[in-house]
Amino acid sequence: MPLEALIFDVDGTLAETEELHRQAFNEAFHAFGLDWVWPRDLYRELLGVTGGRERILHYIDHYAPAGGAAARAKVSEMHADKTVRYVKLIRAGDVAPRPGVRRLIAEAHDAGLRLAIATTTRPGNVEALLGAMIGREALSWFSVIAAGDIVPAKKPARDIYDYALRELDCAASACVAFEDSANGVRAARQAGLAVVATPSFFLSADDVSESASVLSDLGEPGRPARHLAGWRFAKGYVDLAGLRSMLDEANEIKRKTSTGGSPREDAAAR
Ligand code: XBP
Ligand code: MG
Repeated sequence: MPLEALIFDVDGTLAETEELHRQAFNEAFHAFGLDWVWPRDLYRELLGVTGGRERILHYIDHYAPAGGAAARAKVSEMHADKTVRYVKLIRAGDVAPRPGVRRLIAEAHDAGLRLAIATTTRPGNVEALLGAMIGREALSWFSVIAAGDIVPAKKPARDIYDYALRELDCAASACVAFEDSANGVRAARQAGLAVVATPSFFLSADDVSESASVLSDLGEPGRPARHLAGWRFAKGYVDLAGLRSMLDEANEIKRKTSTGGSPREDAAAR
């Protein structure tokens, strides 16, 4: 099945944004009169819970911080405040895309492939990041932005990928997903997608072994990515030719083993 679309996770995959999320959470806690601080080590642990609102609730439930009971009632307000702060940090800061991201997105757009986003973060955060990172026009390159509460269950549930595939009207076997975390890879794999994983700073120890290829980043001509597991890209960086070959192999393995595909995808692959 020919490659039709690329589906990108956002945080950690397009850019190393989690440090700015962490900063925004801490600023919001302070603004709400709480003495909570999420240091990096704790934040790494908390990232196991996807979704900022869910992460705060998990923190209240499992770490019983002072003021937790009262804060629970204000969690939506506090998370909205965190979102405003995060967008400000993104717009003010110098957030750079991870190596190869801008190049691959441009190559896919120029080749007429469809582009989609599948993320747990808020839609406004995605728009701010794409705008700051690639430019406002890049937003129109994405035909589907699947984000936040648009589905009831966040990653590692497959829902956000199922939603993106439905909106794209694509079979999973015609798409490749890009992820940085175990939760993200699990979600994409459950939806039947082949995945390229580029583990991010906070999640470098995550198990992403279900991915078709694991790399340090997407690489650039003259600045090859470090190969960590699975499919090797001949040029040392991820490009459409390499992705097509990787997808062919992933679909062939799936056909032989007949596992891992959704009924819709299996039907489309026949
Ligand atoms: C990463 C996340 C997000 C952000 C916070 O999402 O887990 O929850 O840390 O974002 P992904 P919000 O890698 O799927 O993009 O506070 O907006 O939920
Ligand atoms: Mg991510």
